[in-house]
Amino acid sequence: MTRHSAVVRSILGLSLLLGLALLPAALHAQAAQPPAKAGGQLVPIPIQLPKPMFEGTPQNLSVPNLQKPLGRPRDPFLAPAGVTNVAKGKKIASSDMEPVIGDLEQVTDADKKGADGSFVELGPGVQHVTVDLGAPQEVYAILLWHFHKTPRVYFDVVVQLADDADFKKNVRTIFNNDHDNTAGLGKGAEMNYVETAEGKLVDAKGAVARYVRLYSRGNNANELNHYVEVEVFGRPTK
Ligand SMILES: [Ca+2]
Ligand SMILES: [Ca+2]
Repeated sequence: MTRHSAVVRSILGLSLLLGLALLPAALHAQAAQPPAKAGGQLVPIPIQLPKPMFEGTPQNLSVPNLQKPLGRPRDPFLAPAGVTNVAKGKKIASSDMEPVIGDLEQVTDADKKGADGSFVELGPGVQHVTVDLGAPQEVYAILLWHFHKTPRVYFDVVVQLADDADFKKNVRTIFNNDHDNTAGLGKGAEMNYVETAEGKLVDAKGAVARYVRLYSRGNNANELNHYVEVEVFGRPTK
């Protein structure tokens, strides 16, 4: 070995060691960052819940992979101050543009009551609704109610964000409980859950998107798909 290559080797060895030593610090620094680009104080998002139609959450539903009820109200969900429901009154597209009952506008009309007349009913099989937020938004949480008149479990619930209405550009799946890929959107690791007046909250982590799409494939009571309301808590991108 020449003197030169020995020097090169020791330099290489030293930089490798330095790199390894710095790696945990770098990872730690990344983990310590606040969520998204918050850059300010986090406050609870302004959720307004509808009146419950039944007490508690029944545990006798024969649905596999079912999430155990929390047994208390959900913890407040924190996001930057100024985050509101940017889906309110926004335009809805759907795989079923002629609902069996009701109108697509009911998905974002701010009526979250569980009674008849307050939900839209879509046909059987895999169906989706797509909310057009009108412009790109920083999305922190999606809150959705399929139905809460009686306790039900909706199957193959998948929530996606995208930059375009056709869901071809920058598609991100932020919730998926289709464990066996029945809906064809890929397998999901999330659990089935019972619908209640609290709705289902999906953490969107400040992702930027203009379109939000929600899939389902019927429920444990019938093959149809329903929506009482979909709320998207976000704020315009700067
Ligand atoms: Ca509604
Ligand atoms: Ca499935």
